[in-house]
Amino acid sequence: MSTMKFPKNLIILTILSIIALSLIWVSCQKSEMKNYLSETSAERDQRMAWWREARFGLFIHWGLYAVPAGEWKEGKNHAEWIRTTAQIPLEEYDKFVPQFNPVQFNADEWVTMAKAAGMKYIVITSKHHDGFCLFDSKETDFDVMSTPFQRDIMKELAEACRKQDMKICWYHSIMDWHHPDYLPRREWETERSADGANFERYIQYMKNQLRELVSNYGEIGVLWFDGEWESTWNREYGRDLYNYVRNLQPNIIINNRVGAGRSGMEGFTKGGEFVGDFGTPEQTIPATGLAGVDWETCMTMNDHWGYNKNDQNWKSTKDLIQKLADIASKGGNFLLNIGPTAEGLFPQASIDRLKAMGEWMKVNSEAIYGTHASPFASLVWGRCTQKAIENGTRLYLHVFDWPANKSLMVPGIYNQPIQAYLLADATKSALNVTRVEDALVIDVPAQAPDSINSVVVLEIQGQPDISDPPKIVADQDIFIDELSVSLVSDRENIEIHYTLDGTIPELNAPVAVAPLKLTATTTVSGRIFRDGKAVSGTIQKTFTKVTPIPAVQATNPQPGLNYAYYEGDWELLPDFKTLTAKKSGTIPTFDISVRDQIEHFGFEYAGFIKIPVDGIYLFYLDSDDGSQLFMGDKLVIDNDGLHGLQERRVALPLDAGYHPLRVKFFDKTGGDGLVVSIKGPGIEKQRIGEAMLFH
Ligand code: H79
Repeated sequence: MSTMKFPKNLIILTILSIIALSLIWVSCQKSEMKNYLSETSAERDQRMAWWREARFGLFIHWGLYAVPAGEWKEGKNHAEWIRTTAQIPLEEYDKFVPQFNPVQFNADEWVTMAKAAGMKYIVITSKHHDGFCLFDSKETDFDVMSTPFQRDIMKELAEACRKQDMKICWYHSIMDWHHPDYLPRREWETERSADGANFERYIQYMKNQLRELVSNYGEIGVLWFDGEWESTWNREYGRDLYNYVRNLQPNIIINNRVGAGRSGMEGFTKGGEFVGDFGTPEQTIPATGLAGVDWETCMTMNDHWGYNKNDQNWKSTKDLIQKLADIASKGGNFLLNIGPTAEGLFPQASIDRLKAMGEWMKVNSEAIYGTHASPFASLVWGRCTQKAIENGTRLYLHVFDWPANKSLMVPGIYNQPIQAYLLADATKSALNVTRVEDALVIDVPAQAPDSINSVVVLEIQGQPDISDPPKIVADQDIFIDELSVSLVSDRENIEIHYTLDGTIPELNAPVAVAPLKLTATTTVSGRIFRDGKAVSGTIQKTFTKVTPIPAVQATNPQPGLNYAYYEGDWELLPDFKTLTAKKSGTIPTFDISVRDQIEHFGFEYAGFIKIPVDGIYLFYLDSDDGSQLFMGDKLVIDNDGLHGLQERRVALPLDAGYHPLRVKFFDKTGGDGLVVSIKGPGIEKQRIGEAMLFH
């Protein structure tokens, strides 16, 4: 036996080496595709730096739809959606191809105009929903090379941008109304069969085109996806596509529409499953900035993205300049759109607006580029942006309403002023600044330097110390036995005094150091003091002690929910009681995949939820389109109506045991989805799973 030992070990060693080598080989193969979904915040900051500095970009919607210029038969209100809004058959739409000949197109001129407006990047439609490609694609003949023009428009623009230090970026639609493998078909497109269509093959087509777009045109700033909301697209595809594009160009920036789960036109992705680098509010400016979230408002100058010759509803220059300041004051970027004509020209009204914005930017761009969101919640006369300077902060006060009394009041600011001057004043002659209680008052000339937005610079020592009250932080507003409540502020050298009887905290009130423990309904009031003086207003919040909802006796509960499935065309939840279900049965959990069609359907689920321990539970209802959640007979979450995925929630005090629960849901068209989640004592937010559901 002992003579066998040596060779046996050798064999084992050889086998182990082979295994090790093949493992190394496999991991090398894998490492070809790097995972960019988990980069560090430092890596991310570095990649996002130019985009955050830029603040202002040009969107261009251009394609075959410029030929009909918004008109089809009697309709005059179409644009880039014309193939769908006018229900134009594919063969009919293809007839625009031989008509597309924008001989007046001049890439250098376009880039020069954007540059003169103060824009730092251009996002142009490499492909819109109609599927037509403005670039020379080996993957399709439905591109610019099939038109009489036969010039790769993307190439000319990319080169012109490179010459003028402008970032070139692509808008690329996931939805494609032309490719045979894209699904679903339009509802009205009954003539166009979907037989043999293969969505996975479409994804490969799209990836091949994206490889062309990020490989053949030099460095691309942003990939701006859109048309992601249809039922065929999902977050998994989104993560894969994000990684695919980043692997081709690691520093590229990708918008959140690469994924799924955008909440309507507000444009932000909800939940922890954010894919993409920035949120995309469309035609709207968020009410406030969002800490730690990059975003960009895209907006038209009139009412259409693509060229519409009848649309003269232009936003005023004043409106556009003030919108730019408003967006910057909330920490966002402004992507302003132009729809060029079929001849290859910007409409004159758009040119005029670019020029006027450029004139304002020539004087004031410092108050836009690389700035951060305002430290003030609101200012009656305008907006504020800011930048860090050595030992302090430079505040850019964007004054829309110039003070008639020649004194500009900056309320609720405790910093020492360093200096103030007009940004339009090249000599920076000092403006007088005086303190009046918690305000700084700046003496300004009678005449506003700019009739739309005059920028007053105010430099202060340190970081902005604004009279914001503390924040009152607790898990919920209601509780059963005891609740922990904290008073916090990130302001420096302060003490937070509080009361629990609804009175305004004075210096003699106790100081909040540890979290407060509430055992009865209480109004907590907090206020910030420094050096024995109040330096904020008072904030108040009431926390209510509640009696939990008792559990019910469930006789012989079985796993799963009862469901009834309906079909119909609704804008709001119908009264299912008056309708006949197409089918019904039991189902492990809230699941809409048992639907028989992907549009125009509804569900009602009924059963019990088994609550593990007494406590406050949060329920979340996220749906596209409408939904409602009932506990017993009581409507507790109303998320009804037509919308993209949208989440609503409620906090309920519940005893351990069974509670009767019902969910109603409907989908009209477009994407769909229903997610019912719970969070409670010892339960992280999660979908309500089979283990908790009975009937
Ligand atoms: O390219 C421009 C438009 O053609 C395109 N986006 C801009 C940048 C656009 N496509 N559709 N719309 C704008 C409006 C569509 C809105 C809806 Fe939805 C789609 C409503 C329901 C599905 C997206 C997902 C908004 C809410 C849920």
